[in-house]
Amino acid sequence: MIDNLNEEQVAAYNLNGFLVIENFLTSSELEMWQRYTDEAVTERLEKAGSELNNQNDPDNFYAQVFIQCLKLADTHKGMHELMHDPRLGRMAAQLAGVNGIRIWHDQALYKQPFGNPTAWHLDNPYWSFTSKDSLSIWVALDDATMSNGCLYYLPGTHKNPSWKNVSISGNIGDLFKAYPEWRTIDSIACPCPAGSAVFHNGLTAHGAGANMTARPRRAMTCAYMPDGSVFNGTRNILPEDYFNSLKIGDLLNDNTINPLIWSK
Ligand SMILES: O=C(O)CCC(=O)C(=O)O
Ligand SMILES: [Fe+2]
Repeated sequence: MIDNLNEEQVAAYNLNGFLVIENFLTSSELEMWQRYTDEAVTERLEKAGSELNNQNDPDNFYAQVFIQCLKLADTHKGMHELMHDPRLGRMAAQLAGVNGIRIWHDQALYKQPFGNPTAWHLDNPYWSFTSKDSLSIWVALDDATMSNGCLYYLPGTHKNPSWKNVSISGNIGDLFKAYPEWRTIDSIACPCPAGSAVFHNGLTAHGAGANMTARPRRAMTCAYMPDGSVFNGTRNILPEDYFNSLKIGDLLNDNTINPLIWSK
């Protein structure tokens, strides 16, 4: 794993709101990520089936954007080890410029053959804390190409946060109704070989193309919360009991739900 970031990479992340690290994983690490993710997704699909968050109506547009499996580290031992790797936390902390990193949630995103595009959206407005320093890692488990749904970014959009958002399950361009000033920004496509990582700020506008191929485009991702973040009233992935126990402004520091994977 490439776990050293240089100053240019950190500067590019700060400027653009995203950073591609090609060939982040070695080939044996990639094999492990592919195997654990496939196992964890298969187990989840067997258990949850149509109960899986976005698969209750398989003909719905969003159901065909991707198969979305959240918090696989909670149900698969190997995935737990991969996601709790302190090197990931250290890199995320270095990019975000913070002293500690907690997992918000991990998430496998499998864009199936001929899957729909992922609509432009921001991530942080979905989550239960509000931070200009939240971020995610997105690891390509297959080559991500212009043909099968690689990521696209609107560079610099993380810089003027307003936390307005639209539903990710709507039209691909609905975000521009909330941010008309972004309509003229040229998007940047991020094709990358399997085993590459893409980091993005939780406020950088992003989406992905359709999968026009007969093979899946698999990705394993993890969203990160800076240590010290506080509850903003949104439920998102929080368990019901825990959610009901929180008041706005409470520290989100439960190490089972949001493990601290690295701190200075
Ligand atoms: O993989 C995709 O299609 C979208 C990924 C995404 O939105 C994310 O990782 O935040
Ligand atoms: Fe996203």
